Amino acid sequence: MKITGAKVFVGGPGKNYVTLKIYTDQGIYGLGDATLNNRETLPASYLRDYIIPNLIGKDPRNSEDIWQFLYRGAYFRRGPIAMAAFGAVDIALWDIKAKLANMPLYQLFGGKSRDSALVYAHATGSDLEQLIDNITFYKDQGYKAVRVQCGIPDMPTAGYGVREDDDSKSDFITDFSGIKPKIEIWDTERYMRYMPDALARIREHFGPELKILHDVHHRLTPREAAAFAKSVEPVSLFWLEDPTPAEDQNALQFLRQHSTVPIAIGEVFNSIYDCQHLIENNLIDYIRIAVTYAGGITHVKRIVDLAGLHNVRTGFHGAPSHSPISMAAQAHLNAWAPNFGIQEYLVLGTKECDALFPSQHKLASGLFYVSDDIGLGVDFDEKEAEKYSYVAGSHPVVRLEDGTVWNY
Ligand code: KDG
Ligand code: MG
Repeated sequence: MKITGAKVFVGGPGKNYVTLKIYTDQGIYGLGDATLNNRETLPASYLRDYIIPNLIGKDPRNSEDIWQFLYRGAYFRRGPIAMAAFGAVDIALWDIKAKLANMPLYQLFGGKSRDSALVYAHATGSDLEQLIDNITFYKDQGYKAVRVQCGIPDMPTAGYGVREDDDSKSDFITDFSGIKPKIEIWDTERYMRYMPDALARIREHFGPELKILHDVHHRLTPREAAAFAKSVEPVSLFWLEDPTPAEDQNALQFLRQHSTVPIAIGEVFNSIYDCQHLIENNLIDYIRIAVTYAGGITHVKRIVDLAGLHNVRTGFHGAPSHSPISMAAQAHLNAWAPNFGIQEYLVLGTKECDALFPSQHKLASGLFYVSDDIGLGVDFDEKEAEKYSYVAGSHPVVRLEDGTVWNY
């Protein structure tokens, strides 16, 4: 069996999805996702210029050897651009492998460990009242877990995942349009003064059953993060996400010594080596890696197994920037993983998105049901894809009030 060609498509409804399609001499094709939010043209060109010419003629069943060839062969290892490109190839090869086996992908990992996977949505409000309304909106749809982000009184801009318009009834989608980043202004003191009380009021309003998650979006220093985690302990959060930027991983020891709040980190990681210290030293409870830019299924499965050794559970990243292809790959891993925790699920469930990526995967009452169709169980409509092209975008940049650049 041989790979005969591959094509990269960039574009989609409201997002620049980077979709890879690998063709074989047996008529079977595989689909991969290399969407690197707001840097989408880079993995696309890595794929077109360096990877695809090297794939032609290779046996697609040898996904491990192809992964090693790409990773070790690049010489300069890791990094989100390369790992997103390798990941797309890897997802597509697993899709081909499962199609050849005539099985849904999760069967190749060891079958299903659960009937459905717990997911969480994003609730946001420019103030607490609006946030409580938005949480109610998700609870009424059967969601058992919600990430809650609240505007802070007198904070110059909302930021860190709070919508700036007042359409609180739809999922959080930050406006990344335009190549020049929007500037957000952050004030740690106002946040630390307001948010613990807001979280306590949310807990009081919704009672003990609702799983409440909160994302600090890398904004605190280790000491501030430890103080914040201590102060929100009575709320019984499901997790506190990205309390500090994870470059300084030892800093989390300080937080751990002061609080038992479950910690989730890793949505910006792209390699097992980014996770190793945090997992092996029990500094986190959930690993937030994504198959999209962490080398695909082959690499992420290794991370899941390492995490399992240390009681760390999965909480894969699932912001709307991931296409339904990598979300399907994660759904198959979620169906299998013995140490599954939760899945963030914010794919644009619009008519246009479903037309571009038809599938039978289902979300109902806050649970994700993986489809039993063979392979990834997602297709890609090339005709639909002709409607879309690349639109430039950029993540916001954060500054403190005195102008100092801070972490987005
Ligand atoms: O590209 C950045 C987004 O994916 C990120 O801001 C979303 O923090 C995020 C989350 O938890 O989904
Ligand atoms: Mg996050």
